[in-house]
Parts: sequence; structure tokens; C-alpha cells
Amino acid sequence: MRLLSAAALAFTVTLPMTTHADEALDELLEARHGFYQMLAMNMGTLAGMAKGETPYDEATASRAAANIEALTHYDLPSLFVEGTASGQIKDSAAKPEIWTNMDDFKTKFGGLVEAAAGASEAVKGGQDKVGPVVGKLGGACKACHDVYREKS
Ligand code: ASC
Repeated sequence: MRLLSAAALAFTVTLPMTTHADEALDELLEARHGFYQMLAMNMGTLAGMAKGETPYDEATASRAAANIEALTHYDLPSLFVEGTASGQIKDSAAKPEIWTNMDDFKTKFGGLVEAAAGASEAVKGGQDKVGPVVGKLGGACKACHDVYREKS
């Protein structure tokens, strides 16, 4: 009897559905998704103006571009912690290749940093200024997604 309850106790102790480590990784993934969501929202603002779907507004365009610039000053690669690749954690679209090519992954992010530099000024002066900025930013997004993001 005593033995049985010890076994039962061991069972409940060793079988929690999630561990602290899992929760930390889930939180990390949530932060990562939030980062991309903020990027996408601001990209959406610029893309809408570039396509003429929303009226050009210089202040709004410049603010969206400034937000993107600010986001690129965050150390995004630091959120790509081991154990958060697709297949390792739910809802991750990060290809495992990121971790075997971390230097290149960082270079790809550097491409976005470069594309975003000066964007808040570059979108000023008229609707025709937005398209080239969106093209540059979108190109940097795509260069990384083509190699390191799972197709959804
Ligand atoms: C966006 C967004 C992306 C990129 C990509 C560029 O606005 O959400 O993932 O641009 O579509 O090719």
C-alpha cells in the first residue's frame, strides 16, 4: 500500500502536461509572433498606401515606417532559441535550418535592418514615395521567408 502510493505520487510528479521550460518556450514563441505581427501591421499600412487602397497620409506613413525601423533595432535573432523550430513546438513556422545557418539567418535579418534604415524619411513627400520603400522592405522579408519560414 505504502509502495503503491509512492508510485502514484511519483506518477503525478513526473507527468505534468507542461514544464517550466515548455512554458518559457511558449512565451518566447508568443513574443516572436507579436514581433512579426507588429511588423506586418505597419507593412500593411504602407502597402495599402502604395497600392492606393488607402489615401496617402504623410504622417501616418512616416510613423508606420518609423515603427518598422524601431522594430529592426530589436535583437530578433535572440528570440530564435533552440527548441522553437517547427516540429519542436506548436505553431512555429521556423525551419530547423535557422539553427544550422545562424550566421546567415542573422545576415538575412541584417537585410531588413538595412532596408528599414531611413524609411521614415523616405516615405515623405507623396504617395509615389511609398512603393519603393515597401518593395525594399518586402524584398528583405521575402529573402528570409523563402529560406527559413515553413510554407503555410
Ligand atoms: C508583409 C508580410 C510579409 C512580407 C512578405 C513580403 O507585409 O506580412 O510576410 O510582407 O509578404 O514578401
